Order: sequence, then structure tokens, then C-alpha cells
Amino acid sequence: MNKDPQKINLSLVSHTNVGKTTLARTLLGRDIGEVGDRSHVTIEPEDYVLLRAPDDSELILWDTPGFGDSVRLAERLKARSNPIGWFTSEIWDRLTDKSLWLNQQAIKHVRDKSLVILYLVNASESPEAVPYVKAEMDILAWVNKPVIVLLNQMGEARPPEEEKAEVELWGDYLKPYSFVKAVMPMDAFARCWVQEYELWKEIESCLSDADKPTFASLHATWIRQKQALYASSLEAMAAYMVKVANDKEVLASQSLIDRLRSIGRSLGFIKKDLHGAMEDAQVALSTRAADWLCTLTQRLININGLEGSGTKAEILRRMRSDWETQATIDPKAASLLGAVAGGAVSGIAADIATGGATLGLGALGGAIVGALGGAGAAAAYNVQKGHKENIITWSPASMEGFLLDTVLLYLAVAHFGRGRGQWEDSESPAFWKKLAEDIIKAQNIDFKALKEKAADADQLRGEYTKILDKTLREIFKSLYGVTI
Ligand SMILES: Nc1nc2c(ncn2[C@@H]2O[C@H](COP(=O)(O)OP(=O)(O)OP(=O)(O)O)[C@@H](O)[C@H]2O)c(=O)[nH]1
Ligand SMILES: [Mg+2]
Repeated sequence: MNKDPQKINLSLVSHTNVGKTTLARTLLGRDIGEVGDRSHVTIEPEDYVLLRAPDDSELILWDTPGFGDSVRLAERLKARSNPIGWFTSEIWDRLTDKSLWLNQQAIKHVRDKSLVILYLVNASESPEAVPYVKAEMDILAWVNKPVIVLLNQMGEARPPEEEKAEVELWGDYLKPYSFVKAVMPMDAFARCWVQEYELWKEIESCLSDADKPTFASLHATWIRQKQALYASSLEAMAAYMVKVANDKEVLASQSLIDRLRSIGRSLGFIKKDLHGAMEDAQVALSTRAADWLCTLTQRLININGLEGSGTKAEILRRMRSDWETQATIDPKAASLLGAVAGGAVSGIAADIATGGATLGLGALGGAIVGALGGAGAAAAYNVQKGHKENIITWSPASMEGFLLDTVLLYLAVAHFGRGRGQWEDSESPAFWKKLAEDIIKAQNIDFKALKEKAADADQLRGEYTKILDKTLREIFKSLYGVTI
């Protein structure tokens, strides 16, 4: 029975060194307790407030000492007609077998305090391979509380079907134990906060009607808090997209000629290598975009309760290589160039060499950039002919790339468990990338029209917020079946 109706107690329980304290850090969003890659790091049950609702009800998460010699403990429990008496009277173990004694204390505590047990397993091992799981199930049977099994240490993120197979493997193994109410992934390093929706649902179904009103108030508070963090993250991402979309460099017309010459050189029309203001402008745009991405990373880290900083060097390195790819002209561009300019490749070549005297600089620039955009390789920039000057901005194809980067960055942050430690940049799993790309492509976003239609930066930010929100919601639905 819950002694205090305002409190709901959950206990994290597992074999030692499986990751309870690490997962507690991830769920709490703060660094509690001690974590170490050895047995019996946590030596007594510790309570932490996971959440406090406006009516002062609390959700308490207990971190407990891990089981050690579970097989022996289970046998001892079975042999006792009065295990509680055994726990309280038998101080012998305290002196002779500290680990066993700690476990006795921990399970007595869990039995007295918890409404629901969160039992962690190391999913990198198969359930049959570790004898302690069965023994610990016997111990939990004695504790007689509803148990939700959480799969920890799941390794690299994998597509939903593969994760599902792993969950089923554990679910099948644990089927004989009726007190096991659910089996779900909850990796201390790589869970996504969205997966916690499912955990709340499972906890609710384990509670008695008497505890449900308290739980409902806590649940509503949790949803509000998470939605607020998500909204702040969206705002930060949309602000970044707007900055990039509105960024520009002004080019003297001479530098456009340089650029056209350098395109000509890449296509083999002009032999001499020329670097001009166009390259400088591209570097300036790329550097600013990298800088903003770094600021965005930091914002997302802070908003989402992580520690550490976005590594500028890493972002710059990536941007730089992007830029190089974008600046390299795809061989396909050569034939497209011909197509766009009505087949007059040689005429265009002549024009590049003379700086666009025949076709007119603007038309020539547009044709070439259009052709390259069609080829999808050097589509990094738009060259617009202004009244007095030429302006270079990011092209629609690049904006799509920035949108993808932003979505992938958010996914990385959303999956980064606080228990894992300081934030680290990492490569996104290929299936995230493919999923995000597909969802973005399916929206057929006209980046140019988006910018032209928006009256000001605020309106454009609103548009980007909607796009990012839609994209992320679809991703979460697809990865976790969760509607946030
Ligand atoms: N790769 C990986 N390592 C993890 C994960 N969770 C925990 N670890 C590591 O596992 C080790 C043990 O983590 P703890 O959180 O101290 O484990 P515990 O269950 O609290 O251990 P005791 O308190 O001794 O019972 C640490 O080195 C963690 O970094 C995870 O999800 N993935
Ligand atoms: Mg611990």
C-alpha cells in the first residue's frame, strides 16, 4: 500500500553494474549518485524527486544497490518461511557477506516502499546466458510488486524492427512471470525522451485506482515540462534556419566573372586556375553557417538538460567538407549545362571566357547555377542579379540540407542520455538519415517561395517551426509509434 498518497515511489532494481544509477541520471536529468564500471557501486537505496506537481504530489525514483550473488540470495529466500524476520534478525551477513546483506536490505526496502519496480537488464547479453535473471525473477516474485522490465545497454541505435525483435526475445523469456507487466527499451545512454511516454503509460497501468489521481497530476506536469522543452528546441532550430535562409554576401560583378571562369576551368573550358571573391563569399557564408550551427548545438544541449559543448572544430570540419563537395562540379553538370543553355556548350564556354559578354552576365550565371543545381552537386549557392550588385545566398537544395542537418542534430540531442556524460558529436545512424530525408522530401518544400512569401523573419521562423515540428513528429511516430 502507498503510505503517502501524495507520493508515488518507483524503484530501479537490477543486477549490479547493469546501469541503474546511469539510467536514474538520464531520467532525472541530473548527475546523482556514483557511477562506475564495477560491482556494488551504489551501496544503499537513495531517493530522488523525479517530478513534483503543482499540488505537491511527487514522483520518487529510488536507486538501489544492485544484486550480487542473486542465485544464493534467491535460494536463501526460498528456504525461509519468514524472510522478513530473516532480514531484520540476521546481522551475521552484515559482517560476513556485505554484498548479500546489502541486497537483503535493498529488497526489503523495495518491498516496503515501491509501487512499481523498474527492473533493468543488460540487453547486450541474452536472457538465457545470464543465470542471475532467473534468480532475480524469483526474488522479485517474493517482493510481489508489478515489474516493468527495461532493456539497457542496447548498443547503437537500430531500426524499429530490429529493436522490436530484441524486446520480444526478452518478453518471451519473461512471460512465465505474471508480475512482469511490460518489457520495453530504455537505454541509459541512448533512449529518446519520447520513449518515456510509453514508460508513463506502463506505470499508470500498474497502479491501483487509489493512486491514479496523484499519478494523473504528475503525468500532466511531466507532459507540460517535456512539451515546453520541445517547443524551446523547435524555436532555436527555426531561428537557425531563418538566419541561414536570410544570409547573403554581396559580390562585385568582377567576382562573378571569376566564378564563371572557375566553373569553366572545372569543366575543362578554361585551363588557368582562378580564385576570386566568389570563393571568399562562399567561405564567409559557410563559416557563418557553421558558427550558427555551433550556437544551435549549445542551445539544444542546454535546453535539453545535457552538459558539455558543441565542438566547433568538428562542425567546421564537416561544413568544410560539405562545401568542398558542393564546390566540386559533378561531371553530369557538363551535359546539363549544354541542355540548359540550349545545347550551345561551346558558346557558353566562350562566354565564360569573356565574362558573359554575349549572353549577359545574369542570364549566364542563372543558366549555369541552374544547371549545376539540376545536377545536384554544386548546388550550394544562388547567384541573384540585384539592381547594382550580385548577391550570393544559400540555394534551395542547400536549405534542404540544412534542414536535414538540423533535424539530425535534434535527434542526436533527444537521444543523448544525461547518464552518458558530456555531450559528444556523433555520426547519425543511416536509418535516421534516410527516414528524415524521406519525410522532408515528401513535404515538397519550396524553400524559395517560403522565403519570398514571408513578410519578415518572424513569419519565416513560424514557417520553419511548423516544418520542423511536422518532420520530428513524423519521425517519432515512425521510430517509436508515439504521438507527442
Ligand atoms: N554502453 C552503455 N554503458 C552503460 C549504460 N548504462 C550504464 N552503462 C555503464 O555501466 C557501468 C555501470 O553503471 P552504473 O550506473 O554504475 O550501474 P549500477 O547498476 O548502478 O551498478 P551498482 O550501483 O553497482 O549496482 C558504467 O560504466 C556505465 O557507464 C548504457 O546504456 N550503455
Ligand atoms: Mg548504482
